Amino acid sequence: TAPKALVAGNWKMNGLTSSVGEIEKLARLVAEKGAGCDVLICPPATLISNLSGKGIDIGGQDCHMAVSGAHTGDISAAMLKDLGCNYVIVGHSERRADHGETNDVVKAKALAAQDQGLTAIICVGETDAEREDGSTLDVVTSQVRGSIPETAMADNTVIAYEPVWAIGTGKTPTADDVADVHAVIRNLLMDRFGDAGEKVRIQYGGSVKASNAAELMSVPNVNGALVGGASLKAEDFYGIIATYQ
Ligand code: G2H
Repeated sequence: TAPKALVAGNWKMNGLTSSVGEIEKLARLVAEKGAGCDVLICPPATLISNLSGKGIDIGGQDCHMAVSGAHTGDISAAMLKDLGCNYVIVGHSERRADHGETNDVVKAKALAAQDQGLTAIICVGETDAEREDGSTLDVVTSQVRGSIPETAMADNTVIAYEPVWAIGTGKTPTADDVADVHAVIRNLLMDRFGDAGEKVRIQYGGSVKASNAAELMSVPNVNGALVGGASLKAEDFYGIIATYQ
């Protein structure tokens, strides 16, 4: 049986203290109408304290690979844990692109997260150029293999497949293309974790919204979504969550 889906909102660098109302609205919608999936919001670190304790799980968008130390501006997994987070996104393509994060760096961050008892949402996905030259499956394979720590467990690992060209562009792959990539990722997870690999959630991310969620979430081996733009407003985000009623 498929694992319980995880629908996660990645607010990226959006949100001020006034966004507290949005999480309260989301918690109300989930309480009143229900959710057939796990629900998570990953706000900017500045908002974690304001948004936690409102009935919605909260995660980080990134963490440093060290527990503490001289790393100006960085945040450790221990700090996220301390604020009540239970998840952290690592290796988002914006981190890989803007901060030069390699698979080795992403793996070290995932390890730091898992060492603190957090679940690591490890992001993978091909660029437009890689897709055009037909190397999508090779790129995703090397990212999955290269970014999962040796000590990772099936239950503290989530993979998010986000084709870079689909992020914030309104473009999405076809259901067949998503199915192909997710099947390859599932096989890699089965190689890595044995039977437990079936339990690892594989999210799809990239321009997910309420109007395309039903189709994307029904693709085999899609166990939830990582949502950017459409997670900022509670009603929009709940429209995606409601796919799992
Ligand atoms: C992909 C996604 C969230 P968006 O980055 O991680 O963003 O839904 O805005 O494409």
